[in-house]
Amino acid sequence: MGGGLYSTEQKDFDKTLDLTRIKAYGDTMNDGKVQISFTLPVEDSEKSMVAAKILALKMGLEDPTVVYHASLDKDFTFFVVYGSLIHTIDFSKIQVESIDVEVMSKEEINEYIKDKVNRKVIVLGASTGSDAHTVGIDAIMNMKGFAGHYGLEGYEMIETYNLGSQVTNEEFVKRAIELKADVLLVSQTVTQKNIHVKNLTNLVELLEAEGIRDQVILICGGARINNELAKELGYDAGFGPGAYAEIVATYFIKEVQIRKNMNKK
Ligand code: B12
Repeated sequence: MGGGLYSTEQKDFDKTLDLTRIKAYGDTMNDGKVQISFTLPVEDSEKSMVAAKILALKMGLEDPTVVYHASLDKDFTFFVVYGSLIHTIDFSKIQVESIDVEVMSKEEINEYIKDKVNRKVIVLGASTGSDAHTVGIDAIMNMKGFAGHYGLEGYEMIETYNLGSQVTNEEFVKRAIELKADVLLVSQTVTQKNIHVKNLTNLVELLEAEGIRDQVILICGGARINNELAKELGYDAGFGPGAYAEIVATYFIKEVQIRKNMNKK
């Protein structure tokens, strides 16, 4: 991956940038300016505005200003606060397990499968457990796709089964076995009380109990999922916001091919 705006030009761009102590950027380097919003469970009043300011100070904002406040209900008030964040981050110390693939086009992906796998790749997807959010999994799988990126259903060499939402892990595993799925796509949106962690972990356990964990490429995704969390939970990969079908497919077709070759040996 390229280093972005500051990679090589950083010294010329701004001599005050220190990657070991980066701050939020508002208008000038190191000004730390941020805008935050939150709701307090109190009525909209002068007193609640002071409370919002104190809370912002405790969060590490210098000179906080309440720039917007609105009553949501009698006892709930929404606030927008500006301020300068005092905290810094050592960017040079951050290590991320990212998925590094040269993203292929839909046509290249179909050609790759024809050439290297010699059959259609079977992909099963769902939003599992109690999760009712379908937009994420549909973004990846549905024909119409997401943000101009067609979903996997539109790929001639990929056979897709999108089971929708609130699919139990038991049903999902059963269908995976019936279909002899190569790739399992699991979407999790709700993260309250770590429900996603419990549900995703349970799915891995079920797949292991059925003895098929190693036979599938197991991928999860959602607004608060990243590759690091996915790996920790026993998944092959995890995708968050900004994911679309080509990225996911480029990742899994290579894995399918690697495993196909391994099985030949
Ligand atoms: C639409 C929506 C709903 C709709 C869902 C309709 C539907 N058919 O999907 C309805 C009204 C049903 C709903 C219900 C609830 N919702 Co809701 N909902 C949303 C909302 C507004 C948008 C979510 C969305 O569609 N995003 C768009 C998609 C495209 O983004 P995405 O999911 O992140 O997907 C992308 C990536 O993450 C990734 N991806 C996603 N899945 C997968 C899977 C794989 C395999 C891969 C590779 C990639 C991938 O690719 C996608 C494209 O880039 C969000 C708030 C918000 N603005 O985000 C709240 C939100 C998600 N909902 C929330 C909540 C709390 C609920 C309820 C619990 C509310 C309640 N108390 O009843 C219920 C839950 C019901 C349940 N049992 O699940 C919270 C979740 C908080 C949390 N962290 O847990 C949110 C964040 C709202 C909030 N700010 O509080 N919701």
